[in-house]
Amino acid sequence: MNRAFQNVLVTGGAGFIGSNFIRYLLHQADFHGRVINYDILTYAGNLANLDDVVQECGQNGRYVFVRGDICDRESVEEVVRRYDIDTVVHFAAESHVDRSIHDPSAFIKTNVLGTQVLLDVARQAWQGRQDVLFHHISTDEVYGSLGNEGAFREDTPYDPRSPYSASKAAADHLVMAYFHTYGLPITLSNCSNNYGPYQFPEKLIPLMICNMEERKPLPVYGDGKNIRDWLYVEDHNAAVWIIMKNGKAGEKYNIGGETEWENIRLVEELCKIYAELTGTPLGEITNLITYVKDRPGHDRRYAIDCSKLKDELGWQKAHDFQSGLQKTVQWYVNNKSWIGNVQSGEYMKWIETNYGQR
Ligand code: NAD
Ligand code: TDX
Repeated sequence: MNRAFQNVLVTGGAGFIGSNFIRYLLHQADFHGRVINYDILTYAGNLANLDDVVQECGQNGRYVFVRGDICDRESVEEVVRRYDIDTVVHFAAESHVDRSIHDPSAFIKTNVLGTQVLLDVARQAWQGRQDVLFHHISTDEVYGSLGNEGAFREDTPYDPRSPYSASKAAADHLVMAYFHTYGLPITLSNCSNNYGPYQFPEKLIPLMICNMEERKPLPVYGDGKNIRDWLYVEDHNAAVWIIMKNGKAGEKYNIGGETEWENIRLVEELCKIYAELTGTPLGEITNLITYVKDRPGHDRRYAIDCSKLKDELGWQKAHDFQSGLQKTVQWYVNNKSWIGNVQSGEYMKWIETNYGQR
């Protein structure tokens, strides 16, 4: 059965990955539909992330923005009915682990209850149709923490350890439950750490670049030897589009960069790239590196086995880490007004209290 992809509801489309996804999808020659971006615009959602899309497509042509909360059932029903939605790509979430440690409640509400509302509205609107799709965006963090060896596979048992990953795991289970119980056509992807333009400067890579710009300390948690697997955001989004087109309903797919780096090595690499790009003496930047107290329950290592996605659906990443990092540093250096615009609010005060001055 061919999927329709005429009216695609992207939740969380004003955030980091969602805005890059909308840009990516509208540029695909094999996508002819319309994108409805449904986002409540939390601190992490910024419509400036889509200025170029609006310029290219206009508002209310192939691209439409609707401000709304995924937890608000009436509002979700209205948007699904009004725009005759046949596809949901569900990015909307509270996404930052440190915030979930500070206050888990918003994570349970948005990530768990919000996902259930979307699933339920889709199920009722679609009434057993099979040319529709609910694609759920999830994370490798649901699988827990690895030792020195091994990688997460799709059949690795879930073992979430932060309020964030617990809320994402609960959402994943609900998505699977709607497939098994109601036959809702779903696909699900679990991706490793993304990086690239428009990422809110609370996550490791953009935070480090922004602090370099301001010559503020570069806070490294614990011993700096925690390992993450990194993927350029466009490679993630290319994988999502391939899964939407060719993934089997009811299946989950891991997405990863096969690029494992210790945090401290990554920070040192960012210092090098930044110093070279801006013509700053390297020592002036590396001197900013500051070890701070560790994140509670800090997962030690993530690694992804994405052979299912590569072997079954033919996905390959297009960006190597070095060129991706260079592009990313350059983007932040070139977009200081975007940084100033998004970098305000209470959260920064909280993080300074908990992790020291940045
Ligand atoms: P983000 O925090 O940058 O953006 C989240 C977006 O969701 C924001 O635009 C926000 O306004 C919106 N949103 C939040 N609550 C909402 C609500 N109740 N109703 C409507 N919109 C709401 O997040 P991101 O980094 O782009 O992550 C997107 C998705 O990808 C999340 O589901 C996240 O769990 C997942 N993911 C992220 C990464 C990563 O490295 N960033 C890796 C794997 C998976
Ligand atoms: O200031 C910092 N110093 C530091 O050492 C920050 C913000 C992070 N870190 C460490 C913690 C992690 O080991 O860097 C690593 C990466 O941290 P984050 O950027 O906060 O990402 P992480 O916790 O790994 O989670 C991310 O990847 C998976 C996203 O935030 C999630 O949304 C996604 O699901």
